[in-house]
Parts: sequence; structure tokens; C-alpha cells
Amino acid sequence: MGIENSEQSEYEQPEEISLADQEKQEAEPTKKPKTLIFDTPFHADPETAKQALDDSGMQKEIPRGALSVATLLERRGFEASVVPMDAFLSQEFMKGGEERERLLKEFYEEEAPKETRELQQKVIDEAFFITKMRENLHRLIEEVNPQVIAFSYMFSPTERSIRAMVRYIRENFPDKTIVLGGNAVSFDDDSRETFLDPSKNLGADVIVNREGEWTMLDVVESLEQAEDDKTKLDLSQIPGISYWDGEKVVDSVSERKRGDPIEIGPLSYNKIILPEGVNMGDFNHYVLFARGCMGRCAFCTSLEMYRRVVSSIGLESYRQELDFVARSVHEKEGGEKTVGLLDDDLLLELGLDAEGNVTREESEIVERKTVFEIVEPILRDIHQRYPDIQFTAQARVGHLRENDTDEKNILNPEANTKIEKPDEVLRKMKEVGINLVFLGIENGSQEILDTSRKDTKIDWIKPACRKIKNAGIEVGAFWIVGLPGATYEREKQSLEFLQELIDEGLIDQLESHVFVPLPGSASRKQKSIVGTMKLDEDFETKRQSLFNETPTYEYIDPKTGRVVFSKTQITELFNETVNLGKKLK
Ligand code: B12
Ligand code: SF4
Repeated sequence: MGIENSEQSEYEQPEEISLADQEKQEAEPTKKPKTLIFDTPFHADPETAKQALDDSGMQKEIPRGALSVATLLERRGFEASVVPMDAFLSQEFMKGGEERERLLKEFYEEEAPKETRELQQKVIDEAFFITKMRENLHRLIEEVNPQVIAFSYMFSPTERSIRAMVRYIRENFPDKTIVLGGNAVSFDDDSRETFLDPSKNLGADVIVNREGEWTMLDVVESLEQAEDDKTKLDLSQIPGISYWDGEKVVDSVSERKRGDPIEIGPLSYNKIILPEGVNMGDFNHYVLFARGCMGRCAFCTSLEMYRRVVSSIGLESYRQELDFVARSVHEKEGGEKTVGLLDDDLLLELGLDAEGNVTREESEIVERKTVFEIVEPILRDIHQRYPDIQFTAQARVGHLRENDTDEKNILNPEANTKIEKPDEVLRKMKEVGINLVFLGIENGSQEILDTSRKDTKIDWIKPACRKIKNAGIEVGAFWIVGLPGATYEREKQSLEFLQELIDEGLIDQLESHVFVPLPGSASRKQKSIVGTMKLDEDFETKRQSLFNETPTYEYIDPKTGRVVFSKTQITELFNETVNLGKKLK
């Protein structure tokens, strides 16, 4: 389905809406259920609550998944808005210094020893965080008056915030329908139970699994049919959800078939409710043409989310989204002017039909092009209009490999298609303003890469970096310590390889993390991996550590149970990796 003209013109003036404007627009009462989706701040413990807000100087992230859900609802006639709660809270935090100081004085004696005082400050900060979150939640619900309140649960460190908000809604707005969606909740059985089991005092109504747009549409349509009476709501026929059947969590009768993102149209950025003093230029901005990739990396949730079936939002939506974000970034005062082209793999080859649309039907494919080549004319146009904007991108190493001695034995060939004329493609990438390409190198030990199903050969890495550098583009390296297959010796070897990459000037930036065994990733299901990994006892409450700097597991010998790669060792090697990265700018 194409994008209709009316939608186009609505989109071309995506001004931010204030709450007052929103109220005006909503003067006409409608029977159709309204939806308000909250994106939630990181809050794993008092420390991270503070950190999340203290980073108020940092730019904010657009909750793109939630916005995509809201966009489809709107285009199908259901009002929907999105609240980036961390943007609201960081505003509160910035102006709340005095209030936090006053609370500290009011509740605690001043003479306490330094350590106690720090602890007291943390308690006050967390209380401030939760109080302000509730106040904003309450105000926004009263002002917008939605029937459906939804939460985007993408990362496990946001679970505490979401729990606090869901509980508050249950107590203060018992008639609202509460829905959760997003990557983290889609794959995590424990979270699902926590939110759905009414005995746990949260009592959310529905969890939407995986891509949420079409499922959420079904949920609001069902609510509309139930005519405000939730007891008439029949969830059993909606594919792709989980809910409480009175005794236990049940998944709907069928899984939802993947939808075609072209139906959604360009993201309606004007559906984001912004706090006073914040505008679109204060956010980091990204665009993605394709959803999914052909990799099967054991640490990633892409396989479970997209099942190696790649879909696309289409060129027209891409053009309009990029135009909007480029303008927002261009107009902001100062700071880096960067837009992320965050397709998982910008060099992934896709099949195109005779009309130039992405197709998965082999019989319709008339040519194959990389994602970059497909979107190149749009990037070129944007670059001409906004030359101050730089793009960053990410890609798989395998596309840029040199001739292999054993071409027939390429691991996962669909994920590693060697692109034709790589130098020309890279030259064009540079021409349109891409100045940094991140490669998912992840590690420098072949054994670790193999156990982690990275489907990359170590020998491919340096030539790929060299090609990118030769085109005048910087290379960023994603790096992970403690991946499946890791041992102390292998990680030492990996460090040596990293050292070589740095010494030979083949990488310019390093983004390193400690591996997190995410629910939904193969690392949590593949028996050969699961048996070697001993998760922390409190793993379920901690799960994804905030900035992935501390391991939440250690490696054991599956036969004897003896620890073979300890947390201390993983941390030590991670720190060494970070230190190596400091040599770069
Ligand atoms: C852009 C991006 C970022 C950006 C912005 C993140 C942000 N906060 O918005 C940056 C670079 C900052 C980033 C950082 C991180 N990211 Co990131 N990021 C992505 C990326 C590449 C694209 C996201 C996107 O726009 N997708 C397209 C939109 C349309 O889809 P979506 O977001 O998945 O949302 C769909 C569903 O999840 C669901 N949904 C989402 N919200 C809601 C809400 C409701 C109500 C409903 C019904 C449905 C629903 O429906 C949506 C539409 O289909 C994805 C990978 C990917 N290709 O998706 C990783 C990804 C989301 N990131 C991931 C991770 C782990 C991180 C980090 C924690 C990494 C780290 N250790 O630092 C940090 C967290 C930073 C932070 N504070 O937010 C993981 C999440 C893993 C998981 N939980 O399963 C992903 C999936 C990558 C991966 N495969 O491992 N990230
Ligand atoms: S290539 Fe990237 S997006 Fe694809 S499965 Fe591997 S880590 Fe995930």
C-alpha cells in the first residue's frame, strides 16, 4: 500500500505538539480508544536512576518502536501519542537540585559520615526519580485521557521504572487497559509473568510480542468492539499476544505473520509529546530502511525477532523520515550533527522487483542491491541539502572480504554475500556523507567467533577495515568480552588481535561491552552454550547490566561444574580492552 497524499502533507509539517495543542485537538469526544505509549527510563537500582537523569546533558533517544506502533494506529483512525519519559525526568532532575538538597536536609541529619551521607543522597535521588515519574504519569494521563496505556519495554534495566508505573496506574486508574510491548518483554517469560499475574500486584492486561504495529491495532480494535467494557474483551483470537487467562500466562492461539512495514508509512514524529524546553534537535536521530538481518549471532535477538526474514519500510517513508530528522539535526545549535543509518547491516543485499520494491519472492527478483545502493540517491540528495550532516552506519565484515581460498565453504553465505566492486561502493558511501562505519567484529579469537555463530573468519577482518579506511571512512569496531566459547587464553589472544588492529591503524573507534545473555538470544537456548554458562543467582532481577560493564555469569566446565572463566577474569579482560580503546581518540 502506498502513502496517501493526505498523510504526506500531514507528515511534511511534523511540528512538535504541546499538551495544550493536544488537548484542543482532542476536544471532540470519540468512542475510539485512545492510546498513550510511555517509553521508560533506565532504572535498575538507585545508582542507575540517578545516572540516567544526571546524564541530562546527554542527548535523548527517540522511542522509534513505540512511535511506529503509534503511527500505524493513527493512520488507521485511532489516536495515539508517545511519551519519552526520560526526557521529562531529566528536565525535572535538572531543575530539581534544590529540592533534592532540601529533602536530604529534611530527612537526614547532616553529621552522618561521608559513606552514610552518600547512601542517603542515593535514597533521596531515587525517591525523587519515582515521585517525579508518578507526577508526570498522572498529569499526562489526566490531560490526554487515554483508554489504553502502553509501555515500550526494550531493555531490561527499564523494568523497575515500568513496574512502578504499572502499579501506580492499577491503583489510581483501575479502568485503563495496560499493554506492554518491545524486545525485552517479547522474549522474557519471567517478565511476562511478573506483569500479567495479578497476584504480583501489577496486573497488566496484554503483552504484545515482537513487531507490535499490527497486533496493537488488533488490540485497540477489539477494545473498540468491546465498547468500553473490558469484560467483553476477547483476547483469545488476537495473534501475537500473551495474557492472563485467570490461572496462568497464555500465548495467543497463533503467532502473528510478519506485516509489511510499507503499510505503516513514515514515522509520525508529531505524535511525540515533548516536555517544555525540549525539542526534536535535542534527540539523537536514526533511520532504518530494513528490519532484520541474515546473521544468526548467538548473542543477538534479531534472529528471534525477525527470523532472518528482512522487510523494509520502503523508499518513500525512508525519504520522508530522513528528510525530517536531517532537518531537525541541521537546525539544532552546536554539537555534533550526526544521523545514524542504523540498519543492522547497510551492506546487506536485498532482492528488488521490476518496480524497484524490495521483495522476498525469488520469482519476482530482477536485481539485487545492497541496502546502501537502494537508499543512495536519497542520501545523496540529503547530503547536498544539508552538507553539515554526517552519517554513521553499521555493516557485517563478510561483505568486504577478499577472495577466499575456499569460496565454497563460506559460513552462512546469505549473511556474507561479497559485494561487487566494494571500493566503488565505499567511495560512494563517503561521497554521500558517511564518515564512520561500525563493523560487528566482536572478538579476535576464531574459536569464540565460531561458538558465538558470528559466521566471520578472522582473516576477513583486516582487509575489510583496510578497504573502508582506503575510502576515507573511519572504522568503528563493536567488541564483546565473555562471549560463548570464551576462555581466559582465547580472550588474551583476542586482545592481541585488537592490539594489532589499533597498531596498524585499522580502527578509529572501539565500542566494547561485556557479553549479556539476553533472553531471546540463542545463548539462552542453545544447549551447548547454556551448559557452559552459570548465571548469577539474582540474574533474573539484574539481567542486562546497565552499561554492560560487569558480567552476570561465569563459565564452567559442564562435566565438573568447576569455574573455568570467572567473573573477575572477564572483568579484568574487559578492562584491558577498554584501556586499549583509550589509545584511540
Ligand atoms: C536504534 C538502536 C539503538 C539506539 C537508540 C536506542 C533507543 N533507546 O531508542 C542506540 C544506539 C542509542 C542504542 C543503544 C542501545 N541498544 Co539498541 N538498538 C537500536 C536498533 C539498531 C534499532 C531500533 C529500531 O529503531 N528498530 C526499529 C523499530 C521500528 O523497531 P523496534 O524498536 O524493535 O520496536 C518494535 C518492537 O520492539 C515493538 N515495540 C517496541 N515498543 C513497543 C511498545 C508497544 C506498546 C508495543 C505494542 C510494541 C512495541 O514493536 C516495534 C515495532 O515493530 C536495534 C536493533 C534493531 N534492528 O531493531 C537495537 C536494539 C534495540 N538495542 C539493543 C541494545 C541491547 C542496546 C543497548 C542496551 C546496548 C548497550 N549495551 O549499550 C543500548 C541501550 C541504550 C539506551 N539507553 O536506550 C538490543 C535490545 C536487545 C533486547 N532487549 O532484546 C537491540 C534489539 C539490538 C540487538 N539485536 O541486540 N540502540
Ligand atoms: S549481524 Fe548484527 S544484527 Fe545480525 S544477528 Fe549478528 S549481531 Fe544481530
